[in-house]
Amino acid sequence: MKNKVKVSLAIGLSALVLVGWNTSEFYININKYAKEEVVQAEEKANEVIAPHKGVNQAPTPIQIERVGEHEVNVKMTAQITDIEIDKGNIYKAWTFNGEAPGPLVVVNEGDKINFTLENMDPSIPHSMDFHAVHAAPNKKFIDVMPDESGTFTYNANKPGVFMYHCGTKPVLSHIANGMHGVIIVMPKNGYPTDAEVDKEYVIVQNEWYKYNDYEDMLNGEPSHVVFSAKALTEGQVNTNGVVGSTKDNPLLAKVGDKVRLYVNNVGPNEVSSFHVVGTVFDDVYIDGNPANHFEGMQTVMLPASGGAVVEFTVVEEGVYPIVTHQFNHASKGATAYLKVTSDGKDDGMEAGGH
Ligand SMILES: [Cu+2]
Repeated sequence: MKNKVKVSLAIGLSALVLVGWNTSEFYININKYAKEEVVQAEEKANEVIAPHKGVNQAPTPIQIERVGEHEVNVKMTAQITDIEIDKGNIYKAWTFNGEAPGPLVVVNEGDKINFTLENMDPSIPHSMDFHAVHAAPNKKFIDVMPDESGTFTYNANKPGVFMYHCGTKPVLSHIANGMHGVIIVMPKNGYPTDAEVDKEYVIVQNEWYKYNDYEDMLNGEPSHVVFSAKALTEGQVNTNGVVGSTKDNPLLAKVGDKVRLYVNNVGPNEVSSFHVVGTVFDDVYIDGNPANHFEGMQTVMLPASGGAVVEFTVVEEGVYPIVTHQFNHASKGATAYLKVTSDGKDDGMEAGGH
């Protein structure tokens, strides 16, 4: 931003010299000019882009329909939807289906996916890059123009907890503005620990930057790093990546439960050091693939886009904070609570610390 101001200033100076102003007029005016430029530049950084002004499209439910034993139709939208990422801080997010992160997609290993993207954005093309599939990106992850739809077919042949995101240029803008989410490909033969698991939840980590400020997304620090809970089954809590959402809506378990979390860090830029305070992970499947089985881990590193399945047993009643152990990020919002009670119901217990 500073450089932009400098460049504008240089152009301004040259223009003033060219039109032949005398020196005193020049110095009086240059101060005024520079000040206005700085104010304008600062205002523009967070300003909603013109075609999105006043646009706030209500969330559209995702459509997932199984049409064969190994074939599923998935229909999603690209749309512009306001999301209050922190109290009083409304972000005009670029989203899938009006959620950021987007809605959870669950398919089975070996499924053929017929995917349709309806682009409701009035002005910008969008696309879909599923990390779960094998496909030529220049054919299957291509832009869908405003007010148009595109359908693409590919197979999900590897099990895991994968990221999806818009792949339209500049990709960083599209992801940082909210176009990310998770697709779980359930393993054909399940996980070796399936029979032990009592509760299952999905947690996603993402970052927010200054709205429409590419420079901040590129070189700045995230203003917020947050968790969201995505409903794995009907009736489960489903939140956006907003500060407090995973504390106000705690995950629940009962004493003795083995809890499984499907986790993914959609970034776009930071890694996550995923940890549940007060437990050690009994079993971990890196990227959610049953072949990548680890035991006894304290913290699981999730690279940007990386996922995992983590499982742990809760032995005492209490509130267990779920964090990224990069505590600058946990402090910016990336904390969730798991409440463990004698009957698995929320008893209103307050959390301490963290
Ligand atoms: Cu996009």
